[in-house]
Amino acid sequence: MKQADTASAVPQKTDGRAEPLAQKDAQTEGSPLPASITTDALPSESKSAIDVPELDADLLLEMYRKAVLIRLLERALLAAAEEGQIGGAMHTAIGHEANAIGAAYALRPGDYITCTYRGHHHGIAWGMDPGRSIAEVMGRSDGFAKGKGGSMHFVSPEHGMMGANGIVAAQVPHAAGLALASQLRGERKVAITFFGDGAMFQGVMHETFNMAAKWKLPLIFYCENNRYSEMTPIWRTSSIEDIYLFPRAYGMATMQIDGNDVEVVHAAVSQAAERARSGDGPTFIEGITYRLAGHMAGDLETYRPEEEVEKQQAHEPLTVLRKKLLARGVEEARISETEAEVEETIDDAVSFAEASPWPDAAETYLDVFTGPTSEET
Ligand SMILES: Cc1ncc(C[n+]2csc(CCOP(=O)(O)OP(=O)(O)O)c2C)c(N)n1
Ligand SMILES: [Mg+2]
Repeated sequence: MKQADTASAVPQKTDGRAEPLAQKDAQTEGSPLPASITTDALPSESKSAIDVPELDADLLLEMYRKAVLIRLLERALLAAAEEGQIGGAMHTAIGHEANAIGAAYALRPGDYITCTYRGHHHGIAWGMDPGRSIAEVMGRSDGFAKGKGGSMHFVSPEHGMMGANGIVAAQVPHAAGLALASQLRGERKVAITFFGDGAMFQGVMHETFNMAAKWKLPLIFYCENNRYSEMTPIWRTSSIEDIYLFPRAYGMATMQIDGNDVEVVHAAVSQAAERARSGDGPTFIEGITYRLAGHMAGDLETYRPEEEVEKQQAHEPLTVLRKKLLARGVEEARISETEAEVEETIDDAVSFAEASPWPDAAETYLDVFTGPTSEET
């Protein structure tokens, strides 16, 4: 998690960018185990062999539409941030799309999700409207939380989206609470919580693993392992590179999958949801992925080599899914048509958000606190 001394650990080129593959030499340093899922490994190098049923081509095209929607929405948000239209930090999930889409389609209406500050992709995958989502990030009154949540506190209970969170790992025990409520009420609803590789080393993660496994909560832990915590590569933060090995100590079923392939994610989350709904408890899924944009808007990305990012482009979610569609007989023209429709949707969404009024100053404290007001106590 620390980033202060990262620059000195990765040899720098004169232009300030990290030396290509410099981390290769350093990654074994201090690690008792052979390095495996390092920063330049492709998500397809993940370990768990699971059954992956082929999804229907029309469903795959619908998923592709969502993936393009997320990608273009994130690009529009980055452009808006550059123009100074977004207050505070803004993190995008460019490159993480398949983790969100595969999972959302494997779960049911009424299930719950919590996620990190990097959660726009989840909101869109769970059906949140793009115009209202952009309005939320821009702090406008038509946003899902009337502009008061912003990017880092994306929320829409009506969609099951119970909250993104700016505090690393804080959303994870919240999901355990939702799963416990479902269990106590006998509702058979599942909760899924998304977090990063960096969150693994927060104490609350391990408290939640133990409690969820002991109480067999209907909960899915999903780690979007992009191999970086802010600007710090995984080999500097973790004693082992295979994150999915940690929760095995709590007696939990775990798997490490290609998080950039929607069909693989869909299969893994379907299995986990089945286990949760049958009362057999939580599952930990490590989805190997890669963040193709900076940690947040404005990140200069001097800590990773350009070659590493280029290598990952070959197995990024949209490319993987597009290839799949062509291989399953979906015509190029239909795919391009879908892309053009989504472009139009995003243009309309941006115009909607820009036209949305600012919240009224008189409403500053409305919907922010619950419980008795100071006058009532
Ligand atoms: C408790 C806490 N510590 C530190 C931070 C600062 N911080 C914000 S994002 C981040 C990196 C988290 O990395 P990871 O969990 O891998 O998620 P990613 O950003 O890669 O998706 C850190 C350390 C924070 N927000 N909360
Ligand atoms: Mg990370």
